[in-house]
Amino acid sequence: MSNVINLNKVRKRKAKEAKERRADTNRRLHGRTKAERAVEELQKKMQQQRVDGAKREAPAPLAGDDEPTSSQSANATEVFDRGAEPASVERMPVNQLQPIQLYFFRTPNGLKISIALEEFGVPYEVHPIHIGRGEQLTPEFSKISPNHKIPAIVDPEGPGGAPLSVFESGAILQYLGRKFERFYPSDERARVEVDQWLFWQVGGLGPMGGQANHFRLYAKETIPYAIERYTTEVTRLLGVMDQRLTDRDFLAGEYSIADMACIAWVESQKPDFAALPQLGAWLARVLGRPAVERGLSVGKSPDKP
Ligand SMILES: N[C@@H](CCC(=O)N[C@@H](CS)C(=O)NCC(=O)O)C(=O)O
Repeated sequence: MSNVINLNKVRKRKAKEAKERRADTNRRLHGRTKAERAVEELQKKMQQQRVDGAKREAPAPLAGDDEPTSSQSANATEVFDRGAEPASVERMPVNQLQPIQLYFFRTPNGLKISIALEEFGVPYEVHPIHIGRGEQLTPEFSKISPNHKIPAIVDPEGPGGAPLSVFESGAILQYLGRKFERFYPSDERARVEVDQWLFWQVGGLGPMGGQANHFRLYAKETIPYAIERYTTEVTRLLGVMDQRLTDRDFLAGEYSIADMACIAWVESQKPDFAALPQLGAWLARVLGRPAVERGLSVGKSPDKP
């Protein structure tokens, strides 16, 4: 056992040394490391978005967990002007003839699934559920999502060829990963890696980020204790993610459903990337994926990009 531990220690030390050597070479060649350049790019991109955003009306804001009825949701009334429409982009061939039905609102939880459906390249149709207007509370919707929250999907081609509905974003991501056999490895060790970070997002970053957003941006009264509590916890969680990304490009090594779950949540927290360079490099990496870009644009009004 101690031999294994020692071997792991040696491997870790060697990986760290190799990383430091790469960083030195990059600094010599480019004046900064790959991660520093990625963060710089990202900051430039975000700065540009802020400038562009200031020139036009802001896009529909991203709500957090349990953020259904605030005035912020009212800003998003127009996000569904495009109506329910299948995403019409070039896709990799997948074994899915009838579109998956996505019950969606433009929040970080909803965007996890639009990103995933774009990544899997499956046909899908978006059904807007306006949580600010209480559309999630109807008896009809509770048949699909008994917890009265988005996102939810109905797969008309579920197991045995019969329709299947799934609620809870983590369960949806795992279902899609199993069905389309991508972004969710079947090897048990690799799968456990993905599961850990997926559950970390669903049970930690999501709810804590949602509460932080709520108390910072939408609460009717300013409660410093709550702001401090949730902001501190989100900052800690983002630090954990940054640390995890020190020696790998994605949360579970390969890009997976765990990364997809985190994208809109990390964005919504507007982290200080100077203090979290690995996280900044990761965000730049995932935002560079065309499917992520398409997934993030679902629910945006065409005249408010
Ligand atoms: N744990 C759930 C959280 C879903 C969730 O909180 N959805 C919010 C939008 S981000 C919602 O539908 N809120 C409506 C409500 O609370 O009434 C998941 O991961 O799917």
